[in-house]
Amino acid sequence: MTSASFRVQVVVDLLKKHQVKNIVFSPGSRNAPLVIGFNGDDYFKTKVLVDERSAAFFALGMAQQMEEPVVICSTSGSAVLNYSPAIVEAFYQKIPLIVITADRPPEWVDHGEGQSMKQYKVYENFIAESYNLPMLDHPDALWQTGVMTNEAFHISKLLSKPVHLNFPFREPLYKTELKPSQTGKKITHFKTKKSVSKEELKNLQKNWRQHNKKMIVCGSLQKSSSLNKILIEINKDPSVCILTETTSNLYNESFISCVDRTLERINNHPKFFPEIVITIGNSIISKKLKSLLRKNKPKEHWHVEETNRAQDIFSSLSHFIPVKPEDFFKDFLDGYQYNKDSNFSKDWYLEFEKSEENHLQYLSTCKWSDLKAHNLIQNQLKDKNFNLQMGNSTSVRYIQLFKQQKDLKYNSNRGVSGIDGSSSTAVGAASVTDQLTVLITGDLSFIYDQHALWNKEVPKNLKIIVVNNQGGGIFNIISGPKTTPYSKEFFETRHEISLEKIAATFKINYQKATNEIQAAKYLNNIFVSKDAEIIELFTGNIENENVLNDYFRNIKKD
Ligand SMILES: Cc1ncc(C[n+]2csc(CCOP(=O)(O)OP(=O)(O)O)c2C)c(N)n1
Repeated sequence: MTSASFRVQVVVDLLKKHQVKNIVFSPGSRNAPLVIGFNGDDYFKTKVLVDERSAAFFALGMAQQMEEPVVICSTSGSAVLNYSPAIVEAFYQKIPLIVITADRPPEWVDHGEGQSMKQYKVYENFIAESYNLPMLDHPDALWQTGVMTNEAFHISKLLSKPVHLNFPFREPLYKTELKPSQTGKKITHFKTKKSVSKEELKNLQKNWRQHNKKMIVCGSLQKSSSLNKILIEINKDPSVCILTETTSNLYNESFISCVDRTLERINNHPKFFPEIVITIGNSIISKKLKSLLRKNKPKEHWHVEETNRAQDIFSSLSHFIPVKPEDFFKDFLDGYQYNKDSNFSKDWYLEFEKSEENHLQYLSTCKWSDLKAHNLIQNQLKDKNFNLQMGNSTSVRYIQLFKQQKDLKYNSNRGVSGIDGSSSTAVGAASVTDQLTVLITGDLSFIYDQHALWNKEVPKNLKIIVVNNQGGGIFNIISGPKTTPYSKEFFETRHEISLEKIAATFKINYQKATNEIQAAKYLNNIFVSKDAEIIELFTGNIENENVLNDYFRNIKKD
């Protein structure tokens, strides 16, 4: 028996005791003891995906849906670095991942040994904690392995963050003993509930009451019916306007769910500027909102989030309340007084309603384009309880122009907004739910992350919709790229890559629509199909930016 056996047994035993079930491996020799160890116990659900970048995003999608830690496990060397994009995303999106990287014995690192490099703390800037597990066979080393595994689990679970266990192994690698002669001692770590004191709460309530124009801005959050209910109550206060991006997963008819198009009408009119803002949730998508509030700073800005460091997204932060929003607002509602003299909420809502009217009117005659394609997609999603995965770039932004749909669950990799893992995340998300999972993405993003489909079991509940404008359409929309001579080649990067061939390579059903009638028909088909499907909505050369500019001009009309 090798010393690796004992240490692997401790880790396997403890992760089982903490009910961590899902392990996503990528192949290699150095992690063979872990492959043998985890697969030797039927409790674990294991899977192998070759491309570590994609495997890590796949695990991220699983963890995002289950709200539980998922393990990724790789061999040593550059494999470890290929996990990085998903780890950064997990760090900022707050997704629990347990990253186990096999390593060479420490004395062989930096001596020309194959697949060896400095691995300890390799993710240092974007990991909640890094551990170098010991190489020894001594009982103290096994005890230390256990302590580190317990701690890694707790940090990942309680902070909802990625953690890194670097695990060195000496050869032989394939002789791991499965019989558990070693177990680990489970340490139970209690979750505490934070709250502000009664006195502080009273001061905050008093402070809040003094303002006539209050705003709550909701960034990305997991669906929470309790938070939703509380915010509906607070929104009964006529002085409170609640802005929800789709990623907040908060829904009510009285919330302003289309921020960009409402702001287009508001157009810097001071009557709409809030005096006080509360932010909850992660990253805010709307650039218009960020620039409005950075320019016209509220007198106060409170950020409510159970974390150590507040985001100061509008560079106006005055209060940081490190409490879970549900818990904070529940206490805040106690003895809440409405400000009946304010019209703030109504003023905003009227503009939102008017923007909705203009939006519907414009789309009824809108020509075939990215905007129209998104319109058709949203029509098909009405009254569905699907899980939506929104690709970055224009996909997630177009979707914000459509009223939030109550029963959809909205996810997007907005932690660092990469285009490198949306498809893999969607495949991982689909693999742990029976819900239909719909990925809406751009062509470059889809081509980039095509290894998402390099998977023996692409889930049948996965439906991928690619809006193909043959390049990075975003670079035609944002101001800047087009003012250079490099726009088409260096920003938009136009291409003629066949999505059909990608679909064929991975043997996934595929259809292509090049006009509105085909698109409506095929979209309808994919939701009834019992297989994984890719549908390409080809908009090609159409000047999508002109359509979008025209749309916004129409939104402004009275
Ligand atoms: C990993 C990564 N590389 C580069 C970027 C910069 N980037 C942002 S959007 C974009 C183009 C995306 O094109 P596509 O997926 O076709 O979407 P569209 O803009 O057409 O909606 C690029 C390259 C990024 N966000 N992430």
